[in-house]
Amino acid sequence: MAARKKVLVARRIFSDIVGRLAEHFDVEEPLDDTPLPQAELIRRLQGKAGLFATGTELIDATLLAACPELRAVCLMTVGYNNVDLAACSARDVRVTNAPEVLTETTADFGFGLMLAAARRITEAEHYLRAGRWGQWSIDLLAGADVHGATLGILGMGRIGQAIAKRGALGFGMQVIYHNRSRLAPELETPLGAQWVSKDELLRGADHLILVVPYSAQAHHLIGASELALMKPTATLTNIARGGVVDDAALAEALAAGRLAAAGLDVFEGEPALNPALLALSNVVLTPHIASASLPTRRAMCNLAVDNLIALLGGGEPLTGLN
Ligand code: 8YV
Repeated sequence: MAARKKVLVARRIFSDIVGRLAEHFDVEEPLDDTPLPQAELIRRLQGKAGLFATGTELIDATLLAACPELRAVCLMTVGYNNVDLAACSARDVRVTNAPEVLTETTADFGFGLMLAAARRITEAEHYLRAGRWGQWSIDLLAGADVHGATLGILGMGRIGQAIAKRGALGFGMQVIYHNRSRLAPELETPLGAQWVSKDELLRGADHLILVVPYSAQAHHLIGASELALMKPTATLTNIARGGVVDDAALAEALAAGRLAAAGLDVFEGEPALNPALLALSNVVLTPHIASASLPTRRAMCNLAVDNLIALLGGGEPLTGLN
């Protein structure tokens, strides 16, 4: 009998899902949630044919050169900006991600973060918990309306479309979006979604949500000059990736009242945060949890496992990237 292939699981995941992998492979998994330093990741990958990866392991040419037996990198995330796809293809390493399974859950969260920012929900809770609620007043924690407002979406992939659906059909919002390519009319029409230029999007949105994948071109897509185009009453929600927004410029705009509020699930250099953001009351901050419902996190893991089983068994993956 041929020796079983070896797989490394980069981060702690659900034990029963590791059990699924262990039916097929010799599996090594970490004992706790501490991310593996790069040298340790490379050390543990020696002799491994497969890697179960998340959004935090850096899979670059140096790692690939040091791990010649690696054949499959299967991500449980939809974003894959931590993987050098060209370098993987050059070394015949197959890569998969986890689209679709997290779309609705992530859209729910993005919409919720936008609502929380617009209606000042977390700010109101902090106010109350701090014992500051002495009396009612006419504009106490009064925010912006979401229903009937203009929803701007930057990046109109699956998650962007799922957010548009919530806004248009659930909240009667006008949807404007910017994306490299325009949606087909059969997708645009039911949502009344209108493609606009990036500047028109920034100027027109009452609530702007960012759902673009991160790449070098997307770095600081929203910086000081973009923020200056937005309405001072608008909100900005980022569930894409840290680095798409210049966090320092955003903190400045929020502090100066040039933007009403923001909802941020992702940050430049996370899990570290720009301290200027922490000092503001008009920003809702969450620790990169947009896809974190239990059923969805399980579905993401299961898809990565299905891809490893398919690829290392000599078959085609379900959601291949190269
Ligand atoms: C992950 C995500 O939870 O799928 C993605 O691209 O951003 C999230 O769903 C995150 O990347 C974990 O590392």
